[in-house]
Amino acid sequence: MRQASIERNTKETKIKVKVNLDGKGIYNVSTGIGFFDHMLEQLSCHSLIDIDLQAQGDLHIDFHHTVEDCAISLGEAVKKALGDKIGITRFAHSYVPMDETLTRCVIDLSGRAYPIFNCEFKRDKIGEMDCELFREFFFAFAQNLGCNLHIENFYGTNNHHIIESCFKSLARALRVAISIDDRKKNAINSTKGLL
Ligand SMILES: [Mn+2]
Repeated sequence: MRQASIERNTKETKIKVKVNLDGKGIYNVSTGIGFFDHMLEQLSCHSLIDIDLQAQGDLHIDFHHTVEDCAISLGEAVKKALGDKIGITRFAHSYVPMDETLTRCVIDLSGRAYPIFNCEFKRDKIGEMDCELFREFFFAFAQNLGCNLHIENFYGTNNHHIIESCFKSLARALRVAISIDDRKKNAINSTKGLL
């Protein structure tokens, strides 16, 4: 089973995360930020990665440290669970609509970090969560997982739909990218021989 645990303790946050890449999308997420929990639950549900994430952060300051450190821990956990990446499909994309909104996510689990997040919000916050933190999340996740992660929102008016479609499209792309390609299950999916 491709599983990993990460524990990350700083003066700003204390985070424990467990992932099972070959899971069923079972989650147990508690960050203290309601809307962020909702997004991480989407990520688990639609990637089929089981995610157990418990975070205690300095929310009395703001949500920045907690969101960024959860992203770092989650990226590290997925990277660790992928191990040598033998057999993975590696590339994937997904388009996810949510009523009036459409978002695309394209991913390459190349080992190289390159995040692109083309998405605008017309509100400062959704629930209690600052919209500027979504970019921080995707950047830190991509940097710590080591992947090309290009997320682009094409259109949409409802800000809840816009960001939820980003997390769902990441989830759907990740589900394929981490999956084992039966035709190449004993090989690294690269001419370089390393991912
Ligand atoms: Mn929702």
